[in-house]
Amino acid sequence: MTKHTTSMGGAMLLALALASFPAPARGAIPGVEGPSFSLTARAGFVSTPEGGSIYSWGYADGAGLMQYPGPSLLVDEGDVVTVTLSNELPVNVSIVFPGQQGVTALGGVPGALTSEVEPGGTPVTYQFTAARPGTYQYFTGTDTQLGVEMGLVGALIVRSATAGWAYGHADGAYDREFLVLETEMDPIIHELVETGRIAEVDFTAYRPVYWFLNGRSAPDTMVPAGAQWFPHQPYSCMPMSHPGDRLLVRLINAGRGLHPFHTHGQHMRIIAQDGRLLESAPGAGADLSFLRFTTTVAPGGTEDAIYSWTGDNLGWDVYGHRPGDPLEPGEYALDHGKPFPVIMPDPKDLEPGPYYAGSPFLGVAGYRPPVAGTSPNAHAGYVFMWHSHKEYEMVNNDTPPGGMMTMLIVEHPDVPVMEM
Ligand SMILES: [Cu+2]
Repeated sequence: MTKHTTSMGGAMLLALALASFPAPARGAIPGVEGPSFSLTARAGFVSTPEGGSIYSWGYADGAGLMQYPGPSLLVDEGDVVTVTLSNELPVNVSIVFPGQQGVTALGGVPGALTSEVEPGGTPVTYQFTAARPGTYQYFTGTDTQLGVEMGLVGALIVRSATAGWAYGHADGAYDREFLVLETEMDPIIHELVETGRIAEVDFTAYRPVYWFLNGRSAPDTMVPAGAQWFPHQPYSCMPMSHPGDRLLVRLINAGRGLHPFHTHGQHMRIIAQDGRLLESAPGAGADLSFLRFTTTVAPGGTEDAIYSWTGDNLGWDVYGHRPGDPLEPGEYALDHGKPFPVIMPDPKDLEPGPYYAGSPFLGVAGYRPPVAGTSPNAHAGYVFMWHSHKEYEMVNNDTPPGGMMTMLIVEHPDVPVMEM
């Protein structure tokens, strides 16, 4: 454990970070554009919010740094995808692509599941046709138990031929998309591997204490993508929305445990599993979709969910409108003009947190006393926690809060949504 980082409150540093990093296209998931990829398996260090640093393995984009998770591979439906893998690790590695058919492998040495690259050995080139749109993952097919724990995992996203649809049907239409890739780590295993004691690794004693969304633990999940102080963890996990937006949440369980993932504010509608639309017949749409308070993705699997927050059925107007005021875009019309049903306490009796704007209404910044060490909610957006409902996974090395947790921010329709 040679490298240490200082972690700071995410929200405090947003403005600083946003000033200096390129943002992906509007509402898109950051990653590497295909259809040809060159990946290298190499080692690096994963930073944890309490200041820790964990020796890990991962896939790098060509000559780039090892990434946790590996680069999100972005391809289009029908692409002939080519992935060439090189290996700088001390063990054989490979890649398997669950959900893809007809994968060929050229070069390397034969392995149990696919061709492998020996340490410093000749690369393997994998090829397949991305025949069906959807959310997939990729990971090492060589000693997968250890390799996945060490970080050899990533997302593969096959975009539909119809822009703005996740699948070939309007039921998968979305305005913005987000990746939520779940993993966990037991640092004892990583230390054994770092010090050349792989033979001592004992998975019967497996006890993860770090829990990640897109390779980061809270509150680092809320620091923008590409932040320089996370050289090996370039992806954030912070969904942003306007009222009424349809968010496509691409959920991947790239670890070995079960994580009941809960989105506050609104249930998710699960429209696809393992890259297949939940349809009763081809062309039927997502007629087998279902609503979930929490959703638990099987290890190795994926789910696609549509999440759309309007504040429906709250019974009061989230904007604080009077009955004659015009509707906002995406407003839940049945509650228009209905009064806020709570008598607000005296501000002197409140201890507002950093996300409270001083008012219960969307886009209205009310009174809040100055509080040292917190950041005001400048846009008066609504903030909803998304997290694993296993509370012991909302920790960083057993210290809460942290781990598998982030926040969704709903901004007023007049406020541009940040790209995170
Ligand atoms: Cu919850």
